[in-house]
Amino acid sequence: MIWTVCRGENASKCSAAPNNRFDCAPEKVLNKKECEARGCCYIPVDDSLGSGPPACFFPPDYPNYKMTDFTETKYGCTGTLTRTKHTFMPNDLMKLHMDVLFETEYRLRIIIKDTTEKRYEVPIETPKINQKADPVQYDVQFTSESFGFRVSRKCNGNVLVDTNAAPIIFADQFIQMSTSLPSSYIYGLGEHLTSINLDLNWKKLTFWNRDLIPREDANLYGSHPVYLGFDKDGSAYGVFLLNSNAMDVILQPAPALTWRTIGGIVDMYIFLGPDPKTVIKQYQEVIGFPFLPPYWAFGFHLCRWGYNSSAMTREAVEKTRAAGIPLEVQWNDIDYMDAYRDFTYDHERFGDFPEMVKEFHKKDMKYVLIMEPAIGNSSPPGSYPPYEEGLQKGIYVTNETGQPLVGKVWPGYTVFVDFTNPEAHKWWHDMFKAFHEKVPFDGAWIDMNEPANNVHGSLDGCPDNSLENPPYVPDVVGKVLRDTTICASSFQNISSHYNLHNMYGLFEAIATHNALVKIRNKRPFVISRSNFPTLGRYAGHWTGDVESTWEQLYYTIPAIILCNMYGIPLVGADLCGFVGDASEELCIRWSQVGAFYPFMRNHNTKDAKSQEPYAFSKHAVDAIRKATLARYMLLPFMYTLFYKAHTSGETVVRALFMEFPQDQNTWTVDRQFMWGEALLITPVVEQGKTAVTGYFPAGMWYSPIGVSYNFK
Ligand code: MIG
Repeated sequence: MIWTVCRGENASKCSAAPNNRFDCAPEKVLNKKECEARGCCYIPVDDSLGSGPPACFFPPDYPNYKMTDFTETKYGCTGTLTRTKHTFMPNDLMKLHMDVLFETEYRLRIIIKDTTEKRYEVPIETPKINQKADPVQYDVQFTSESFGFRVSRKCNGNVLVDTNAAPIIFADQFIQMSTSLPSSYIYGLGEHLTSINLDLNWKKLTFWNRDLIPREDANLYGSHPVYLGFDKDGSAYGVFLLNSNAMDVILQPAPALTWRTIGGIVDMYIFLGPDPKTVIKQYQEVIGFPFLPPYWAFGFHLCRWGYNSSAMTREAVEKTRAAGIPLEVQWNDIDYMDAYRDFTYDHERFGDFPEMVKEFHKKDMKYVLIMEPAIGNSSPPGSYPPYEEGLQKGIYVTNETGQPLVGKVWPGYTVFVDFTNPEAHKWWHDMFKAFHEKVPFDGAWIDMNEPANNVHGSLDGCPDNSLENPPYVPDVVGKVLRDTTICASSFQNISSHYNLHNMYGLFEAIATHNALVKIRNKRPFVISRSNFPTLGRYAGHWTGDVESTWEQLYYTIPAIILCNMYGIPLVGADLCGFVGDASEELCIRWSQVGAFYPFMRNHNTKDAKSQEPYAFSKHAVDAIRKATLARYMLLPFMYTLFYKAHTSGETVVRALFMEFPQDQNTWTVDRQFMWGEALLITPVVEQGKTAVTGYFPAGMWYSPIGVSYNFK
């Protein structure tokens, strides 16, 4: 008899439909016995792809936190969360403090953290409130026996976030929280190579900034733990988890989402919208509105890796001008440097470097050059003051022995600037200033700032400790945190690199932005590869080493739209692609799409065939000129959009769904995009096509007068 009852209980306890299962063995594969030993359900699913529903999953009665001491406060409410049974993750926090802040009518913030020892919190400034907003558009309900919270719209009860989907785990190096989603339409969680709306079919999105040729299912250069979604009535909402640790976000068809981060605290913002543009603005009110670039930033930029001398650089400028392409900004890659060291230039190949830049200025052009965060440390004593001054000031990332961590990048052996140290900002400024006095460049391109490293961790590897080998490693490319970067356990001024890694480029961008403002006393121009929330206040972004393929051309559209959503409107992909040779047809099409990127730069890798406009036939040059001039004609409009982005958190490039959210056909459109609310761009992104099919939401659409829009 008892036997029958037990079976009955087990069956219902483990009855979750496969799509509603939440993984109870995230850190390793368990067999039935091991899984059940941790109190979880085990039912394998026939899964040929190996990435579907988990076999080992949480039962509804898995021990969870219990909420007590629920109190209303001046800001909202607080509660204490306690658990009596440990989870399978080491160093569970048995007691937590929850703070619920009614920050504005449409913005709710929920913080869950330690009660005794202070844990790492993301060092960016967010708005502070002095009392709770009243009235508010949200309701928050808590379940206290098995803790969870549910956020819904006050007006219609629509649920936006509901963490009762699975138990909350909060261990020292593993925090997990799941929520059911009100619909399958969510957008964001970059930087990844995805379509505009995310695929919920058991996809894992990993955040750990990384130097990688963009490909699907891989962590890339930036981390934005934020998404926008539609609720069941088609109103928009947003969720931002302010956490900079390595993280996985798991999407499943339930539909549901699981946050899984390996450090920090839970600091979650929920935005009520109710339309997409308002959600984006509400998000940007937290992270800050984007900086306003100088007008020249919107012109056509030309670059390549391999302009190996000032003569070659000049030649590119002359040929571009002769082809009738309006060239606003010429760039140089690492080729200009002497032995690839920052703040130097090669006195043979670039002997007349200062004169070259001044010449460009006389032609009413601007000039941008690349800078690296890795500083060569092996020059003969006395020959490379930047390294020595930095060493003296103690501004490098250090290893367990307290010495600067040494890796290998372009200059050979290098140390890495710790931009979380205020002294590093002063030094960076001083170096920029001294170099700028010689070479009057107008903007900076900051590359390799994930940071990238050609050896894993350091020349000596990394120590064996809990930061290097956490109990759970997110699904990073290379499987270990140190892969092509510096040791997670290395030391920065304000915390471990483990905590700060995803913000490395952000801190460099802040230092660079401020240095340029001080030196030039004008609006700065900075483009950064690594990115994290708030980057847009200081810099723009380019989408890195994309391949010269049609598929990649398409992917740039969702990438650029999403970056605008992240508050980084100054964004573009390398026109004609970076890796590999671009065919003439691809380069024409890419230039036509690129004419509508907020940041328009043709850039190429070292060994690829030339792809400047002039490298192709007259037909190609004519087409590229036409597209570029169309852009120039529209620049006042774009400038206005940037002004609005800067002053009120709007986007410059946006998805159709942001303007027409009531038209569900727009929710997945990502081969077209808009400038502001009025200009719809429907480009060719496929080979061999001379016509396009596009979606035109209801309304009156005009062909732009005076713009050559029919690019054949
Ligand atoms: O290891 O500076 O993404 O735009 O041309 C490659 C050389 C380093 C990567 C950048 C790319 C740049 C290249 N850099």
